[in-house]
Formats: sequence, C-alpha cells, structure tokens
Amino acid sequence: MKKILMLLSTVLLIAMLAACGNSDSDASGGSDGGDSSSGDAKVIKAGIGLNDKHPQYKGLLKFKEIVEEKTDGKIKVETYHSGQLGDDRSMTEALQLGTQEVTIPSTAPLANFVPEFSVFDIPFLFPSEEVADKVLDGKVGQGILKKLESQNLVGLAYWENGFRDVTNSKHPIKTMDDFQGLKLRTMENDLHLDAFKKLGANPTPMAFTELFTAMQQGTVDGQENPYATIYLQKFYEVQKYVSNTHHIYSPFVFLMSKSFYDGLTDEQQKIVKDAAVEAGKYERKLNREANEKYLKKLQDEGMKYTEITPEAREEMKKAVQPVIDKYKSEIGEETVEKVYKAVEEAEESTK
Ligand code: TK8
Repeated sequence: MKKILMLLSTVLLIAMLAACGNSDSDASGGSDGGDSSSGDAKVIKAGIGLNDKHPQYKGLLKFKEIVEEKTDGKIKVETYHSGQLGDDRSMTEALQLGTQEVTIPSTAPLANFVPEFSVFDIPFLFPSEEVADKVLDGKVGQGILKKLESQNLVGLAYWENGFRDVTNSKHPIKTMDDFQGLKLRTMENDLHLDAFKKLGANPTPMAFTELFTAMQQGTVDGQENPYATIYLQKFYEVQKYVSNTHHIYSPFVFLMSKSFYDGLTDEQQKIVKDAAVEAGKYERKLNREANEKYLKKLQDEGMKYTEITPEAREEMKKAVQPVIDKYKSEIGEETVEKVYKAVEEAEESTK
C-alpha cells in the first residue's frame, strides 16, 4: 500500500512539475543570454557545475549552436553553468523528474544511479586519453550508457573531464606517506572514498558546488580534479600544492531526460544525439589543449608543483588494489573484465 502511495505521489509530482516546467520555459533564458521567447519550440534547459570559462561550457554552447541550427529553431537550448541549477546529483535527479532536460555530470556521482559507472573510477585504469576515447566510444562504453535508460535517463555521449590531480593547502605530496591524515574532498562515490582511505587520507564526499567554500574555510585540506578545473575555478586562491597524481581519468556523460528524448521526432533524436557526439569531440580537443597549459598557469599563480615518482605511483597502485577487488562484485565482474579487456585491446591498437 505504502509503495502504491509513493508511486502515486511521484507520478503526481512529475505531472505538476512537468506542467510548471512548460509554463516557465518562456520566462527565463539561459546564461548564454539566448532568446528565451521559445514560442512553440521545445526548450532544453541544460545545466552544468563548472563555470563558463571551462571547455565543458564551450562544448555545451557548441551543442546549442548545432541543435538550434539543425532544427531551424524548433528546439531551443538554454544553458546554465556554475551550478546555477544545482550539483551533478540534483541535476541528474531533475532529469529523472522531467524538470530539466540536459546535464553533463562526471561518471563518479552517476554511479549512484547506475553502479556500473564506477568501473571508470578504478584508479589508474586508463593509461592515456587516446585509450579512454577508444574504450568509451566503443562497444563496452556505449553498452554502459544503455543502462541509464532504466533510470529515465539517456546517455548521448562521453565528454572529457580528464586526468585528476591532487591539490592541498598543507604540504607537497610526493609519496603515499604524504597522504596521511589529509582531509581530502572526494566526489560522491564510495570507490573514490575507499581508495583515498587506503592511501592514508581522511576523505569527505562533497558536491562540487560546496567545494570552493570548504577549502576556503579549511573544512577540507584538499581535493582532486584536472588542471583545467583547478585553474578555471580559481582553486589556486585557496590551495598551495599540486601534484601530478593522475590517479583517475574522469569521463563526463552528456545526459538527457528520457521522457524529453522520447517526446522528440526520430529526426530530432538523431540531431541531438549527433550534436552531443560532435560537441563532445570539440570539448575533448579544447580540454586537452587546456590541461597542458594550465599546470604552468597554476605555477604562475604561485602553486608549488611536485612530481610523483614512478615508484610512488606503483606504491599507490598496490595500495588501492584491495579496493578494486572489493568493488568488482558491486560494479559487476563481467563489466570489469570487459573494460579491462577493452583497455588492453585499445592499448595494443595505439602502439
Ligand atoms: C562539476 C563536477 C566536477 C567533478 C567534481 O559539476 O565533482 O570534482 O570533477 O567536474 O562534475
């Protein structure tokens, strides 16, 4: 009985939100200052957590340009950045409810909706961006995207967050010993949490939207993100040390609400899918160029850079292996084996 009442209230909530969602789509434009007078056009409200300087937002503007041009304005895209619509998890929930149409979270928080995504949080899984592209855009990566449909979500493409590096305000990190007791923010993902505990840190899961303040107030000593995010979000203002741990390659997933996607014509579905893939390739290119130059800019802003030695990286890999073994069953043995095999094949083909 309780379940039926829960279901009925959820259906009622979705209907109410969908109704008010339509009524206010003319009311507000996005951050891009675009024309919000949508008339009878379908409106995509697209929100991300990073700011408008990040390649992810430039990729979203590219998606907007392609979709509005290819549909001759029959689909309008309103873009929002800097967590204006919420954080990765709350925006993903908004897509499930039908009150937002697009968001582009990291795969780590997405694992709370589809556990298989945690396979991409296995430390040191991808040796390079090239191998990551092949695995994510290939059969295995696309197969994991399909699992989103059971959550009223459609994964249209993988974009790139990038190789994650640790920063902190206490001391340089050169070996595993330097992690001892460090209060590190992690994304909301149990594998990340357990991996940093194994390295000796004192990790805290936290939404990205709360991170800057937490570092500013000393609630956490450090965090981990790609150089482009560390620089463009001005983390150098509240962090002193950066190391090239490169401990995880983070993909983004271009997500669309399934109820919105199912309401599109076949032609419109192809347009949004192709636009997400094309804008994703553009975003990956910008992101790679960005990451190379931003480490230098972080040092120009006064951050102290420390190289992790190959021996230290091997020590970290060994330390987190029990965590990987523990999560294999949660992620799914078959999925983990398939991804490892795809990585090996991709590595072979890129030699
Ligand atoms: C931005 C996040 C961010 C991620 C994190 O919404 O949470 O640290 O790396 O890019 O998705």
